[in-house]
This record gives sequence, structure tokens and C-alpha cells, in this order.
Amino acid sequence: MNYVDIPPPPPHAELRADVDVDLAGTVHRVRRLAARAFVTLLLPGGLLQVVVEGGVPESVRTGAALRVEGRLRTASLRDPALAWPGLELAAERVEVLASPTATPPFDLGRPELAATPEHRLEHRPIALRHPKVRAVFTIQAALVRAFREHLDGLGFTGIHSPKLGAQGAEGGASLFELPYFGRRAVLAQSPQLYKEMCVAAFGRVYEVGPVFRAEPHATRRHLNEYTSLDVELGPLGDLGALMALEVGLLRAMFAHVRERCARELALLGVAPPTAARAVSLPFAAVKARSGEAGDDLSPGEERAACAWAEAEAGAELVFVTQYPSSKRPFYARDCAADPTVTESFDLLYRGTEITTGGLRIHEPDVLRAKLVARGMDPEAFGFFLQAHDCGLPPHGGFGLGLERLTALICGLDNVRDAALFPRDAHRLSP
Ligand code: AMO
Repeated sequence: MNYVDIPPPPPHAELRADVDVDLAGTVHRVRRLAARAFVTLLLPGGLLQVVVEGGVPESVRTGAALRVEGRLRTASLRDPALAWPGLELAAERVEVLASPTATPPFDLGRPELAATPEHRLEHRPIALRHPKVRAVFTIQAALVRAFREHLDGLGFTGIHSPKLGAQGAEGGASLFELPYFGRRAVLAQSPQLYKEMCVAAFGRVYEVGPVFRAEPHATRRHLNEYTSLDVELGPLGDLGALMALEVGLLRAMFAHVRERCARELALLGVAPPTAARAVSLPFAAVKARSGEAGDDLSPGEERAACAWAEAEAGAELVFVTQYPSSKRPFYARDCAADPTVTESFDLLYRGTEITTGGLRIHEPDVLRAKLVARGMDPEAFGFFLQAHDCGLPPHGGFGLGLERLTALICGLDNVRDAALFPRDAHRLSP
């Protein structure tokens, strides 16, 4: 048996005029003129225009796989979806590697995907082939890459906690239950308990993983399965240090997106993300200013808080601190000076909450008392309490919703469009 290495795709700069190439990719679009055909070919690095003198056979259509040999030459092409608008490939030989048997449910060659949101999600595997849809996930991948790289650089260890467990961490109402060999199991709402326990083993940890929320409401910002970017570290004494860590992390992620995804941002017609300034506002101050009652912020209040911060401080990131204890899970640390509020925050960006974070209870007796006060059974959290009994440093962390962040950066108004295959109350497939 011969093992052949898969070479990396040619670096962007290596594709230049007067270079002979032998490339394979899939057909994005074909335009047939009398004497020639223009084929837009999707390569690992993006779309490249190919010109085939004399035309192409019928089997060359959207979705076909081709191998093309030929010479690159300069061109000046206007399609913003092209990765190489200054080049075209003059094909000398075209080999059809595979040809589709069906026509896509929508025209992928148009600048916009002309389909209703439902139709787009129904045919998601095909919609993902549209350059604007792909751009969203190229940006998402860059966000995750930079998240990992930044934290690796700060000495964090990536962990992989289980998604099946016996109980939830964030409160009972939003748990998916499933049978588990004669018992009841639940799907993880968050890696919360695991990331906290891992602090004693690794000091600084992060996880990129799926979490499940059985919230029945269909809103523009809720999914039933989403990707959580989780961070936890200790010893940590100060909420300010945690907020600074998140600002630094977001700046690094945004810088990476600006650097690596300029074409995708331009194609989507959105401004490159920045997070130059952050402000922090106590929860009570936001309430006082909005005049709304309640122990949580409404979407309108989140938008208003971002608008004030932008207008008055030029800030794009808004930390809302001192959240009411009653609205936070049992593990959240109450303020020493006022136990009705917590040492925690929500981070708002472009009008929407993208993160919850805070300091945690690390004293086992305080944690036991909190569980009991909430009518929860300490027995059910035996492993978590044992980790505290055996010593957990003062610690804290946060969870960042990947799809929400992606949607806000990409200017999408529904978080579902930032999920590869979204799960909501009506959708389990594709
Ligand atoms: P929380 O439940 O606030 O906190 O979630 C953290 C972040 O995850 C995102 N998010 C969601 N995104 C899409 N659909 C949903 N249904 C959804 N729910 C939440 C939001 C939110 O800010 N364990 C804590 C984090 C921590 O304290 O470390 C937690 O999960 O962007």
C-alpha cells in the first residue's frame, strides 16, 4: 500500500500570474458563453475563476468535482466572493472527478441566497456552500482558533468534560433528560462544575464544547444546543482581573478575525470587530436608569446599556456587575459587603449579552449552606463538594456563547444563522 501525503493547499501568494497549476476543487458556478465557459471553482483557500476555451461538458455543473490543469494569468474581476480577484486560471485540461445528479434547491451563484430563513435551514447542507454563509463559519473558526491560541499562550490547559451527567449545574428548568441504562441522565447545560474542579488540578483551564438548554422559547438569541467557550482559573482574588482577562481575550480574537478574515468581513458588508474600550456598570445603576423593574435585564435594557456606553464612553464592551444573587446559580459568590448581589458580571456587546462570568464559592461550608438554602440536595453534588473539601483555590471564570458572538460580528439578526446545523424547538434535522 502506498501512502501519499496530502500536501497543504498552496499559500495564497503562490497562486500568481504565469504559474502552471494542477488543482482540484468543486464547482461553485458555471457560466456558458458561445466560445468558452467560466467556472468558479471552490479550492481550500476560496473561490478561483477558471476559463475553459471551447466550453465544458454538461457534467460540469454546480457541485461537480474537477481537476484542472492550466496557467494562471492576471485578471481584474469584480465578484467580491472570489479569493483571487486578480487572477484567473486558463484551463488546458479539465477532468470531471464527480458530477451531481440533482440541482441545488436554490441558486448558489447569486450574491445573496434568495430563500426564506426556513427554506435555508431546511436545506442547510446546501446553503452552507453559499459564499456568504461560508464566510460566517470561516469567521467562527478564526474566533475559536484565536480563543485557544490566546489561552494556550497564558498557560491554560484545554479540557473536555462529559456531556452526559446525573444533574445540571445552571438550574433545573432547562435540562434535557434521557434514559440511561435504567436511570435518568441529563445533557450538560454547561461544563461549570467540571471546569471548577479542574482548577485544582490544572490551575487554568478552558473548554470549547457543546452545551444543551431545554428552553422552549424561540427567540433570536436562544438555541437548544450551542457552543460554549468556557474559561476558569485560580487562585483568583479579583473580579477585575477576570474582566481584564476577558477583554484581552476578545481583543486577541477580534484582531485575529481582522487579520485573517478581511475578505469574509467585506463580503458580509460588516465593520471589522474591535473592542477598544470596556466599561462596567452595576446592575442597579442600569435598572435605575432604565426605570424598568425586575431582577434581570430585558433585551431592551441590554441594548440601552450598550447605547449609553457607546455614546458616553465610546465603549463597545459593557460589563454589568453585581447581579442579584437570586438570579445566579448556586455556585456564584455573593459580595461580602452585600450578600443580595454577586461577584459576577454579564458582558454585553453590540446590544446583547455574550458572556456570564464571576467569582465562585470556594469554601465547602458556604457552598453546602447555599445548596441547602436553595432546596437542593448536597448529596447529589457529592463529587463537587469533595473537590471543595480537598481544597479549591479562590477561583472564577466565564462562559462565552460562540454563536451569539459570531452572529453579532457578522451582523446576523438570528443566532440560528451562526449555528452550523441549528437546534431549536422545531428543528432536530438536518
Ligand atoms: P450562561 O447560562 O449565562 O452562563 O451562558 C453563558 C453564555 O452562553 C450563551 N448562551 C446561549 N447562546 C445561545 N443559546 C442559548 N440558549 C444560550 N444560553 C446562554 C450566552 C451567555 O452569555 N456557567 C455559566 C458561565 C460561567 O459563569 O462561567 C453559564 O453557562 O452568550
